[in-house]
Formats: sequence, C-alpha cells, structure tokens
Amino acid sequence: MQVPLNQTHPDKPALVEDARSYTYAELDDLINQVAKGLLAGKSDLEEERIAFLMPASLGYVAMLHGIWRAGGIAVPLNTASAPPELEHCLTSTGVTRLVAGDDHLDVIRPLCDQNAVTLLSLAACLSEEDRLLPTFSEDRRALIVFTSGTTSKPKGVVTTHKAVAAQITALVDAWEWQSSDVIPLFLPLHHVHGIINVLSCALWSGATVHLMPKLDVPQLCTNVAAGTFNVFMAVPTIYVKLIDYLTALNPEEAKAITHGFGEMRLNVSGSAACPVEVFESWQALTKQVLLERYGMTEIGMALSNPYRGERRAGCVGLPMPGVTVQLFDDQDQPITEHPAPGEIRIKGNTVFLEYWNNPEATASSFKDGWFCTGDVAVLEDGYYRIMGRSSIDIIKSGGYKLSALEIEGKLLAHPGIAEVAVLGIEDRTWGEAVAAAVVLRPAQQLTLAALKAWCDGRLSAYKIPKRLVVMDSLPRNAMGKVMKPKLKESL
Ligand code: MLC
Ligand code: AMP
Repeated sequence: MQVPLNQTHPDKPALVEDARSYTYAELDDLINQVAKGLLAGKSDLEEERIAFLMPASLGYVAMLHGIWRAGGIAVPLNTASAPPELEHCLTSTGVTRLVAGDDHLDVIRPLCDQNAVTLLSLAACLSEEDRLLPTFSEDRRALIVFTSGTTSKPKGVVTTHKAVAAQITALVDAWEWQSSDVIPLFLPLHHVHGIINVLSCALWSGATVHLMPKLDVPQLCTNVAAGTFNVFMAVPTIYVKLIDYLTALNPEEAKAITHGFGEMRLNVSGSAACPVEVFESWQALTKQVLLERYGMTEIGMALSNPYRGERRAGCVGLPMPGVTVQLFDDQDQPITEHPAPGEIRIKGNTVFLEYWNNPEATASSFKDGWFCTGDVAVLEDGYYRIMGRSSIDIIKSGGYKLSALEIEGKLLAHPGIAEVAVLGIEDRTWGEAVAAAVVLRPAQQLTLAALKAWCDGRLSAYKIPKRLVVMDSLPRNAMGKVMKPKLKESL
C-alpha cells in the first residue's frame, strides 16, 4: 500500500511552479527516479528516515512521494527553522540522509557534518536504472511531522500510510475534491495543513496545485482576479491579511479580486479559531461563506462545517467521515448532556501511530483508546464550537502551534534574564502573539529589539516574542513555581 499519485489523468497539470507546469505523468516519472536513486541498490528503505529541506517546489513533491515509494519515512523540515531546531529534528528521529534545495545546501552542511547525516542535492538522488520498487503493508510508517506542545522540545508525530490515506480520503469525500480543482499552495510544507489538506488531497484527486514558495498577497490576488483558482485554503491570519489588503485597494481594483474569491467553489479556514468578525467580513467582501474546520497534526482533520449545508460562524461543525468524536469531562466521563464543555477526544483510522521514540508521551496522549486533543469544545445545536485549550503553555500564532516552555527555555539562556514567563496574548492578525514577561539580572537592561536580535538564529522568527514586559518579579504559586502574569493590562 502506498500513498498514490492520481493515475487517471496523466496529461493533466499536477503542479504549476513559476511559469512552468508539470503533468501527472512527468511528476510520476520524477518520483520514480527519486525512489530508485534513494534505494541506491537496496530493495526497500525499510523505514529509513530521510529528511528534506526545500521550499514548495516540484523537488519537494518528488522527494515526499519518492521516499514513500521507496519505503522510507519522509521527514519534511521547516525552511524557516533556526539551526538548533533543525538539529533536534535530525537527531531525535535518527535521520540518515538529508536532501536540501540549492538555497539551503550551504546552511545545512555544518549540521549534517556534525551529526553524521549524508547531505544530498535533489540531482544526486535521481536514478533512471531499471529496478523494481518495494511493496509493503499499509501499516508502514510514512511521515514524521514535528509538533510543539506541552514539552520543551517538539515531538515527531508518526503517521502510517494507512492513516495518511484515511486523512486524505476523509477530506476528499467531505469537500468533494474533483480533478477540475485548481488550488494555490503557499502554506508551509512541514505541517499537515499544507501537506495533507492542500497538496495531498489535490494530487489524490487529479487536481492542479500552484506552488508559491511563500505567501505573496499581491501576486496571489492577481491570480485570483484572473480566475485561476476554484478552491482556496488558509489560516485565519491570512484571511485577515487579505481583508486588510482588499480594503486598502481602490474599489475598482478590489472588485476583480473579491469577484475571483466569490466565484470559487470553496474557501476554507482552519488551524486556529476563525473570529466571527473575520467570517463576516470575508462574506461581506467576497460573498463566500467560509468553511471552518478543526484539525491537529496527530489526527488530520476531525471536525468540519458541511460542504453542503449551513456553515456556522464561530463553529467547527461535525465529525469528518470515518472520525469518531466524543467530549469528556474532567473526570474522564463522556459528556452526554449538551451543551457542556469537555475535552475533544478522537478515534478513527486517521489517528497517528506514535510520537517517534517517545512511548511515554504516546501512552499519555491516549485514554481508553481515545486520542486526547487537549482542546475544549461544546456541542451546541448539533455543531461543535471550540472554547480553548486545556494548556496555557500552548500558543497558536498565525496557525503555528508554539510551546511557551520551548521559548522560555531559550530565553533563559539570555545572560541578562533571570526569570521568564512566555504567553500568548490576543492579537487581531496573529490570533495570539508571543509575549515575554521577564525579570532581569541586577544592573541589566533589555529592549524588545535587543531581545529579537539575540533570538535570531536561536529560534524560528515566528517564535520570537513580539512583546516584552520587564517586571520586578513574576507571580508564583503556593509551591513557588513561576506563574504567567496577566499581561493585557501591562501592554
Ligand atoms: C510570520 N511571522 C509570524 C508568523 N509568521 N509571527 C508569528 N506567528 C506567525 N505565524 C513573523 C515573521 O517572522 C516576521 O517577523 C513577521 O511576522 C512578518 O512576516 P511575514 O513574512 O510578512 O509573514 P508571512 O510570510 O505573511 O507569514 C504569515 C503566515 C505564516 C500566516 C503566512 O505564518 C503561515 O504560513 N502560517 C501558517 C502556518 C500553518 O500552516 N499552520 C498549520 C499547522 S497544522 P519579523 O520580526 O521579521 O518582522 C495545524 C492543524 C490544522 O494547525 O488544523 O491545520
Ligand atoms: P497543530 O498541533 O499545529 O496541528 O495544531 C492543532 C491545534 O490547532 C488544535 O489542537 C487546535 O488547538 C488548533 N485548531 C485547529 N483548527 C482550529 C479551529 N478551527 N479552531 C480553533 N482551534 C483550531
């Protein structure tokens, strides 16, 4: 069992990159070359972890599927990560080979040398030799995606071929993906939103993906106005950025773009709560009723407003096909009387296998076979509504899940910082923005600009605090543990 590329439309464009398009047949051929090149004489990679560090590109897609076809585990890396973060990804999963895009080869070389990882270019992975590709069970591990959480270091979420396929087919069914669909892809490709919801659903369905290495709002809007796309998926922050961009344009210019969005068959929002105000502004501007859905790296998508039927602002709808959802109270009892808030727990073929090499974390994330999401919801008039998360150490900023503990750990290494508490504060654009409350060592001073400069190269840019509050002391609980201060009043 392998995650297949659509085989029924060989002459259709699968990918469009810059001005070039690549058909399914061309992509299929390149994937085979990668798979054979990676095998390098072996019959099966047998779950070897192969990392790749590439922007959204033909090469990225060929690597992902090439590793899958050769029986390896794909480890897509974040092109925006700082070196210590990349090192953690490589060493914690025992990556043996890393394939880097041309722009990343020199940056990653020292890390590969230090950690005995073989560094390759895409060109060095291609082989045209005549060889059979392996066949294997659908229970074979396919993908490791890193997720931040309530531990200081990100955990590698392992998904099997069966789960990847289940995550894709649930979405293809629920949102009626078709081979005539055309979608832009500007989301990062080290997370399930970009990898599964956009790229994999499209390539499963025979649709066309326009690859953009990063979000470029004016460029995107030019293509939208030209009627290039009929499906669009983004995080709420991107809808806020689009609303700001469109409302700043003169009405004539904006009209073609809002019309382009309005003509699409589907606009989806997810990865973070979509504020009702954003839902309503988008509808007023484009006449599109956003479809909001809820998901997580460990489970793919779990809840979705209906494709056909009422899409309710502020709600995440109903369970996806094949996904079982149950709310539990804090005594671990299933909630049967609604509405009452409870933790969302999930069962189904879409659920991940394990955290890589971390049986304790895997065991503690399941109760009686249910995966515990840590998200709290209510079931109101038949639709789920997310109320928040059980951990204050998790921050969702622009769709990225960030660990306050990880950021605190880094900031504590700053020579001027004695104590620190990191928290997410409400922000119109980012949903939550990272804020750091610090107590300085005697005779030290710190500005936000100086802190940002110090963090550069130590943390990914999107984890670096956007607010800094210097305090005389931080609140503590009865056990003497540092607590999160209430920052809103201080800013
Ligand atoms: C960029 N910045 C961020 C940020 N993204 N800060 C906080 N949070 C973020 N998410 C910082 C940059 O480092 C920069 O800082 C400044 O903001 C402006 O950067 P930019 O380059 O203009 O930002 P942009 O490229 O527009 O990026 C914004 C974004 C991006 C929204 C396009 O963050 C993004 O692609 N987010 C999506 C993440 C995602 O796919 N999550 C899904 C996870 S899976 P400075 O200091 O240099 O100015 C999941 C499951 C599910 O959640 O349900 O889907
Ligand atoms: P990640 O671990 O990066 O996959 O992020 C998953 C988390 O994003 C979930 O546990 C939720 O907290 C959050 N999330 C995803 N979609 C939504 C949504 N529509 N509304 C609120 N939170 C969401």
